[in-house]
Amino acid sequence: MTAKKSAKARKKKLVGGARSTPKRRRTRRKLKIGISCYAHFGGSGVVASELGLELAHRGHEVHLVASHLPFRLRSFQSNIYFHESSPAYYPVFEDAPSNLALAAKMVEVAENYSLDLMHVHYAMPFATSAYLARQIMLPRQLGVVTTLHGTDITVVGAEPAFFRVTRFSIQSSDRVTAVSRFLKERAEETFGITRPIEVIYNFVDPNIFSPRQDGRLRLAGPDTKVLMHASNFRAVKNIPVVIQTFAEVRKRLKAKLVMVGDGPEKAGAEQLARELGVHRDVLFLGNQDCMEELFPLADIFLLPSSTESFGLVALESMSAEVPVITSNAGGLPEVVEHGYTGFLHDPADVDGYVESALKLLTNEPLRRTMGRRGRRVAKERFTAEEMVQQYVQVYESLR
Ligand code: GMT
Repeated sequence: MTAKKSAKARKKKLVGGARSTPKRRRTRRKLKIGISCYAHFGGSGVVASELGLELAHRGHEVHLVASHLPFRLRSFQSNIYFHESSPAYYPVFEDAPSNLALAAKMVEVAENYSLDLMHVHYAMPFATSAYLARQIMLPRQLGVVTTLHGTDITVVGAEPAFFRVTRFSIQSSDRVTAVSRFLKERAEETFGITRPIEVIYNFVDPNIFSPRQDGRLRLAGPDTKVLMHASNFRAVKNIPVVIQTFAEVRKRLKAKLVMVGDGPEKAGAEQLARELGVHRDVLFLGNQDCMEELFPLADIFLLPSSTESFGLVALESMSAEVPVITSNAGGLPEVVEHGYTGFLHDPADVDGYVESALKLLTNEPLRRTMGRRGRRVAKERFTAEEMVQQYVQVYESLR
């Protein structure tokens, strides 16, 4: 048969097949999904909350089980339910057994609402509590999906005190996902995880994280450049490097540094800013709920982390058309492309960060071009549409 004929035959077969044996369309049952995460500030809680909202929007029933209402769940939406897990107090307890209370709450919610699965974000302790919940519920099946986010693998989970329980809980999950290729490989290397780990990147809503509008809100005068950093101020964020970079940039042009977030390194950062004589130009805003209002006020975003599995803030910044100057650590090169959407340097390379910052801050057309490319990449490669679909496929593979 010629190529032309065979193509014709294939077409006929397709059309004919559809007519002669009408296939019953498989209507997908909506899922009942439990989600557990940290409720306070942090990327894993953001991803879990945004995923919950997207799933609920698509008609799935979502039950959030957490110690508090996750902070990114700012608006009411149907199909989303919140169940607070808090341990009962008893004088004999040294510490309230919150992980057990979480497992008990997972069982209660799974039974009362006939959950199909629990999707836990961050291995410690959520995968362990979910494992316990699943065992308690046997012989009824409760699928457990664990998403690895970063420090659960690279820092805390690998601590000798937690290593074996982290490894066991990940291995015992029915499905495991990681937010970058880097994190998948790190989990396999560090913990010898043998079950498949699927990479599902984080996503951003470009309608929420959108570029600067001509509004009245400003953080500095029109002739002053704004550098921004946002994090939980942990050691891995290399906060002193942010301050040192800014101090060098400040020597060469009029600029302000906006520091968003809170954590153990904040007091040291305030001290360093004073020592370097730039404290009047550094705004420590503390934790803020509405990052989408802050990103567009920045000219560049700094994220010099020593380890970062993905860097959700980098993606949010890109979505807001703000170029990112970041480190080449972990999964960051999977998000930011050097010289195209931002610049990557070794984590402690202050000179490199300063050079890139000055390049962007003294060349507005370049800064704008890079910002626009960042938004385009965010819209094309990190969409909720694609990532939510991948998660739903993972859930459906449990059935
Ligand atoms: O330690 C943190 O930075 C917080 C942590 C979390 O679990 O909230 O963030 C991790 O998960 C985020 C969402 O997937 C990632 O974007 C961050 O890169 C990751 N942090 C690190 O790997 C340090």
